[in-house]
Amino acid sequence: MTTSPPRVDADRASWIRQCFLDRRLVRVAGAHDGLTARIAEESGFDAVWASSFGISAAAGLPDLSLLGLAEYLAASTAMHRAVDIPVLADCDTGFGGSINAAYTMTQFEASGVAGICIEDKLFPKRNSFVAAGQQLLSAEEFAGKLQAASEARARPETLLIGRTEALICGEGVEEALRRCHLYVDAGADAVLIHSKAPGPEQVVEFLRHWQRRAPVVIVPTTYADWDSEEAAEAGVDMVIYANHALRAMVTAVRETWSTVLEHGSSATVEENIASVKEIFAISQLDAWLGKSR
Ligand code: SPV
Ligand code: MG
Repeated sequence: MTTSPPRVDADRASWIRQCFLDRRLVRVAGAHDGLTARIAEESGFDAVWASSFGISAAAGLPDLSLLGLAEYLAASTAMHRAVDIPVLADCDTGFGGSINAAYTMTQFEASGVAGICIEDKLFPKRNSFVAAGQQLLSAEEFAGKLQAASEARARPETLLIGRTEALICGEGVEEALRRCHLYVDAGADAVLIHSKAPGPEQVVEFLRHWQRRAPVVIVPTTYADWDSEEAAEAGVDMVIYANHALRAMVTAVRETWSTVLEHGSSATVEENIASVKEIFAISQLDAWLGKSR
């Protein structure tokens, strides 16, 4: 297989599938718009995670199911069009019941993204790091949503990731395993086991019992020092760095603006920020100017 992902929509999804078969860890960067997706690609990531947390924050909103399908679709489509690497759309709870999950699949797949991820929380969901109010949907009901989404696929390559929030909601590894087995039975191609524990122990235990039944995706935000190679050896197939670009951006912009106000001019920040020319390059100015006739 080639080491870099292809451009054609179906091939982008197939490329991830091939990585799973080859046991090549897929490294994914969270993004919230075309620019952050392109920076992820340029940095060497294998794929982009169109993050609900990022897309909401970029709108000045918390990640509480406030935005709807059309807004997430527009954001992930912009990301998909901006890059050649696969985009995985974070579709929250699938925007309703099983019919909505099926519709979600049709709309996101038609946009060209490589796959979607839906999670087993009650709608309206809260971001996994919100301390209170985390509620799970029954596993059986969520399996129905996955089945509906799976059957709605027009292309067999399109990825469907079933995400369990069992650990986030205070359940144990046993319940997470029970749920993930049901989700794969229902048509999920991979499972995302989310945890907000300070270490990877629960995820490691999950992996030990899971025995590589299907590819496993993790989001190691709170257990950031778990080395990705070690994770891959333990049975992880995909690692998503979901929110680091967003957080880096907030820190950088804050520092820049406070320096400008403090110094009364932007002279002192100039050498620490991207030049206008760099922005022209990232946004492919020359290619577009070349279309002038
Ligand atoms: C996101 O990036 O929106 C996610 C991951 O779903 S998390 O914020 O950890 O829930
Ligand atoms: Mg999300």
